[in-house]
Amino acid sequence: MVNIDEFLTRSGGKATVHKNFRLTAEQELTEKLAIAVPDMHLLEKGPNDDFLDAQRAKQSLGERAAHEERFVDFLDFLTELKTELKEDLEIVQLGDMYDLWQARGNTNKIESKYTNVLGLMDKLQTAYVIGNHDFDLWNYYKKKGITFKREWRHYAKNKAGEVSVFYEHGFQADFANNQERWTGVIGREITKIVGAMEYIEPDIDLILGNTWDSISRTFSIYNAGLTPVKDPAGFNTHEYINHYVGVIEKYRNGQTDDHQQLPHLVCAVIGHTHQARLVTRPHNGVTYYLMDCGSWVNGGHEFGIITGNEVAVCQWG
Ligand SMILES: [Mn+2]
Repeated sequence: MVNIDEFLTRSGGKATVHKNFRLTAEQELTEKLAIAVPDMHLLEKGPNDDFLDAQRAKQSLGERAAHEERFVDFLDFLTELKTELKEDLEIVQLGDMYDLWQARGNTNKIESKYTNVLGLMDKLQTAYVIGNHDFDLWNYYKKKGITFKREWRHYAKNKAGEVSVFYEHGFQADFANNQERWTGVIGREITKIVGAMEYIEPDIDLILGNTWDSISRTFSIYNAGLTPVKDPAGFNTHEYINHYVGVIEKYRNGQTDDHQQLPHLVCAVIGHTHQARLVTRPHNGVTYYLMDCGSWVNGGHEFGIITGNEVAVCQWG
């Protein structure tokens, strides 16, 4: 297995540990080298395309394209690694790959502008998780009559075959922690969404089909100004880790609605807040881990890495 030091060396100095966000876990977490790619918010390359760094929107498209080139360079490196490691390398995109709440049209316009990026992501056999900004892909898939290809949560096993890590976007914590604050704005629809998120396929199609209208309406309100990216005072680190310790404990005890018991689960990997962090929390004799992998918008260039018992947030370039 490629460990973190080997990964950094192979990158030729392009990948470095972000801040001091690196640790060795008390148990084995993954059997593969796992790379988690956070929020990208791809748009149509207009002035509000956050992937191209909207804060520098006055610059020429050529100058702003440097950010895209950096990302493609990162994907090129992963593609090379994938050729060698094959199934021993796993890529997970953590949601908000598209920014459909700012998009002018459907996904086709975004896809036509980012054929290179999206083609490479597919070639890497990326596992895609759904975020609040690309949640509307559900409608898109439904209209095309094809299956919903994104996951709520993606799970990873360690060498012993035990599920010890899960990946999800992270808006789930946001909803759960801010229900009171948003009561009256969103009301009981939040409860439905949080409830629905405890389910895993195959039921998810049916659940989303029945509650799509309320979910869609809720997310419109949510994304109009209540997300932590626009309102950073609205959330804090403790809320997030406490939420995930709670979720993981439920899985460990088999108390989830999908009747899964995952007694070795200890680590949650998310994006969503655009603020990288790596938090450890001992609780009831177990050490829990939460990694927020940062973002690839407004100049962010971070990603998460887990290999064996090693965990880090890194940056590229
Ligand atoms: Mn998000």
